[in-house]
Amino acid sequence: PSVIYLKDYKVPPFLIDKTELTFDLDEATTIVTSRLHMRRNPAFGKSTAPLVLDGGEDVKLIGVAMDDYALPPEEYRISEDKLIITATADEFILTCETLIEPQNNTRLEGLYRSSSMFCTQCEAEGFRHITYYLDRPDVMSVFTTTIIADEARYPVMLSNGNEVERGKTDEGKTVVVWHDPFPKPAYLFALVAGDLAVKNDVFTTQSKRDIKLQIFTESHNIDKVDYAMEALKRSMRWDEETYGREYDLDIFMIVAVDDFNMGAMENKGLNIFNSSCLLASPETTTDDTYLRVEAIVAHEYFHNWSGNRVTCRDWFQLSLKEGFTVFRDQTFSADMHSDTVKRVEDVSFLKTAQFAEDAGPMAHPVRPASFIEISNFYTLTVYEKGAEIVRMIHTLLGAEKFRAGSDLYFDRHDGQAVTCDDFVAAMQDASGVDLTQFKRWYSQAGTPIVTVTDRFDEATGTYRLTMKQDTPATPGQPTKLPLHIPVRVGLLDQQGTVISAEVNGVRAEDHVLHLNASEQEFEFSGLTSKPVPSLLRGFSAPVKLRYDYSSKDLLLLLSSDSDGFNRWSAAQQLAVNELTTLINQAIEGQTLSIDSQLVHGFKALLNDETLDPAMVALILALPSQAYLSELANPIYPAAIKQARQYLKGQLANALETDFERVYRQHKIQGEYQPAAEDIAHRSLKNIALSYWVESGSELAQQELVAQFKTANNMTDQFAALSIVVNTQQKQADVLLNAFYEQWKAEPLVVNKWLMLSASQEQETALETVKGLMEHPAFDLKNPNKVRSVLGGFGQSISGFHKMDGSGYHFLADQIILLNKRNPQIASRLCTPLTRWKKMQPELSIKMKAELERILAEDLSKDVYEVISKSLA
Ligand code: B3K
Ligand code: ZN
Repeated sequence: PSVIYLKDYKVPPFLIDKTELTFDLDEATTIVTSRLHMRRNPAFGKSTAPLVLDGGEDVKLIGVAMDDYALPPEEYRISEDKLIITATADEFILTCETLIEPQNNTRLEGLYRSSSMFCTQCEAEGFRHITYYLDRPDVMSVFTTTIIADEARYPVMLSNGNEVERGKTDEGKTVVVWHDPFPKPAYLFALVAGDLAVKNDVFTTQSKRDIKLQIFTESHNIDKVDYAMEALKRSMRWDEETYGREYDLDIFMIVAVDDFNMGAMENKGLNIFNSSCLLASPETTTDDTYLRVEAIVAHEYFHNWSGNRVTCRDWFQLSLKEGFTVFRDQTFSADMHSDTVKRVEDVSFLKTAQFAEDAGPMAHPVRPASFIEISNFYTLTVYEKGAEIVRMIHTLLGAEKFRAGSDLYFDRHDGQAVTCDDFVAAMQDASGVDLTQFKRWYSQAGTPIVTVTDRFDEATGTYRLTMKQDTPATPGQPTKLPLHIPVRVGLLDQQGTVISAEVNGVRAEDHVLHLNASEQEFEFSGLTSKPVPSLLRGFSAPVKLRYDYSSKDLLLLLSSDSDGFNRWSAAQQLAVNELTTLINQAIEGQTLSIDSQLVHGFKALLNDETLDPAMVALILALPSQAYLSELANPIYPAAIKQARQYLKGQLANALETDFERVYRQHKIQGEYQPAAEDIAHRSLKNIALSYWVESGSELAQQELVAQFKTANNMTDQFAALSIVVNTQQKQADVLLNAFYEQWKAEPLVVNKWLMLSASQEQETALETVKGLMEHPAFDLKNPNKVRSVLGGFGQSISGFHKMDGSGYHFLADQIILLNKRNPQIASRLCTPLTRWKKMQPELSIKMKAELERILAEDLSKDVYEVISKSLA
């Protein structure tokens, strides 16, 4: 497979002003006719270059004509997946007829079938699986789409824009025509047809235009879209208020489909969602999923400006739309709920998963320089680290100038396909802040390490922080340059009072320091005693911070810092320190034992009623297995598991009565509401219950079973079931079965059941997972089910990390099985194996052997890229 480089970018030789598509829909064979109004691109310069259109091996060409002259076979050729036409005029209409087989499309890219409907997924390069086209985001065209289908089976036929015509063919089929006035790249094209139910609503924009809102699902799911509809309206309002962005078309539609490779897709005016990211009801949906639905609805809606009106010049610029849109959805969720809780969740995720990616063989810059398969670059780096870059710009500019920058960006580039440089230029031009060095964040991979030391000069009352930055080498980037890192810092005195100090003549309680050299000193004056620094407040930059905090300092920050994020961060560091000691004891085969400091810290936390219960719950959750693995080198999975269990057990025993009290205090009476306050109480109550059960209390056990049986919402029921399963209670099997029987008609609940069942810690975990793949509820064609079972299995240390390597062998078998059927899903399943170099030696060689076994197969580009880079 060939490598594509950013440095080779050239403007397209041809443009497509108008795209007219006709779909004669049929499950087995659909005929697509395209009429493309094309001309040579003046920006390309004078040229006689042939016309090269992108296609796929699954597209069969029936005929091609230029200005209604049917081209004979000698006037075009098909080479691999390209259609090449040598002689072309400067302006012409190209007509192309192709045949595709939606029913046999298991890749879920292009046009495919999902349960009883037709749907599409075209980002990044799916459109070429529908017809031959200039399938690149800098070719923007006005689309008119005609859909012909049997009305009895497909009464709903949708595409982008507005419905402009409806009629019948001579054979009695229905014809519907859609027109989208906004020029767009092909990746934003969408088509849906099916027997769907609809929920209607209206949103009145700030300029008083009424927008018709519609959510479509299969009829049995239409009662689960109210929450998404409300979330959509909140998003529309928020984008007007926060970014001054109003919706542009007269209609906005969302469709839920069951088989989908990702979460959702922002097609112009017609978003398509994985049903797991749209449907919600109290009985079937947990709090986490409610929040996820809201965030994804918002994310896709926000793309209408950050992505659709202003799109990407090429796929290397993916973070232009994704990093910015993630930043927008994160801020939206923070505004809807709690700022600090949202920040803690986002940062935990980044530090766990993106840091791991940045330290592995697939590490790449936020704007990659090359790729083999672009689908492999829809990554945590492009999305989450990309959002951190935008957040840092926000920090450097301040809210007002940032808004001026985003206004200028949307204004300057409306209707264009642009680059990350254009985004930064707009921010810079509108604010006057120099972002030249800052731009290195886009091109340099790896997580910077910022090491801080300090000293206090009693005589002058001066406190000095010395900061060093260092970014470890990543594949293809052996040396790194210093970045411009905003480090937000505050100071506390030894009693925990926040103090203000002067930096460069400015006195404040909070300073943003600009670290832009490899080593730099910052001076705080006007102090009377040595302070405790609160560093990197709000996680002001995506770096690893090293400062030698004593436990006493951390306890002080935990109890007193004015920055809520850093209070959590201090608690996490305390727990990490404790767990690191325990992990080392476990590796050495020693008896585990803890220091009582953490117990005291947690006791204080459980007794402080001024704290946000959601924050207490986040702290009690303890650093995850995955985060501890990211920190470790090498990783001893069993030792990490043992250490976490031991610590949890010790805390549970020491604080049993506190956990019982907190559990009872935070029980909520009444109707379920997915509102921040209630979610906070439920999360604290449920984690308290898990500790209380861990203490071995009989009473806790009874409460647990009662909660499972009587809960009026899925959050509480599933929390109870998870506790039963995770504490390896004897009832695990019984309750798992009861749960399945109760919910077998609800596929999204069944997916949660599959995941939990597959994640069990037991000697027979591998047999369990094999059994699940034979279960009637399982379906290899459905990505959600594959993710549930194999994702769940990846969490089972006793199953996946079995010392004989059979867990890895099993996963490799599934990757090979899915490699050609659904390359995107297969490629994502490789992630755990890519971490082989960091595993303990006995496991590392077993992982490597599986990677080599996969590489010997005839691989899709997707899987090939990940496996070959992992072994390089
Ligand atoms: N833009 C889509 C991602 C599509 C990925 C296809 N491989 C979803 C999103 O980020 O909004
Ligand atoms: Zn997105």
